[in-house]
Amino acid sequence: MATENKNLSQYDKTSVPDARAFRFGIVVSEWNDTVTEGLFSGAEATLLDCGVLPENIVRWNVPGSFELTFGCKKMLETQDVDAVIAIGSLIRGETSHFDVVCNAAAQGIKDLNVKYDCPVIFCVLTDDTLQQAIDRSGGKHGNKGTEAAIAAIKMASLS
Ligand code: DLZ
Repeated sequence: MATENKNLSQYDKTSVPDARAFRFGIVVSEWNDTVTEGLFSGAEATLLDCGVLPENIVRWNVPGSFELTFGCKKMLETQDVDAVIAIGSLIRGETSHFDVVCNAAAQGIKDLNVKYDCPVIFCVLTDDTLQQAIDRSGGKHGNKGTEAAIAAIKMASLS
């Protein structure tokens, strides 16, 4: 799972399915917005680079990662999307709150994938420090948003 020695921004466009006909939802948590805006930029740029039309990218914001499940659920129910990307950044504090919200976000998004016939991609960073998050949202370890966009295209093309 470690990305310490891997740059997350590298992808081979020839191995990515044609994305021109797809429509994507992106739900962005406002907590640690330096990080989540970096992830969003990486995801959006990658979708556009792979041929997705700007009008086929729908962005919604939610207050925190805990709210990603509901935001994605509403996106699935009201927008005609082929895949949704859930973007968040959780940074460990001094209490167990971090673990509670991490588990809730992961479980909630997993449940959406089971319930709905549309993939929801987990682009939630769970880091010990802000620097680790910055390094993975457009920093020295690349951008996990890019990886999420490629996953979204690949999953959309399954249906
Ligand atoms: C409360 C809280 C804390 C302490 N830390 C984070 C965090 O690091 N990342 C994040 O996305 N959200 C955090 N939140 C907010 C919760 O996700 C949620 O928005 C609130 O508990 C309200 O339901």
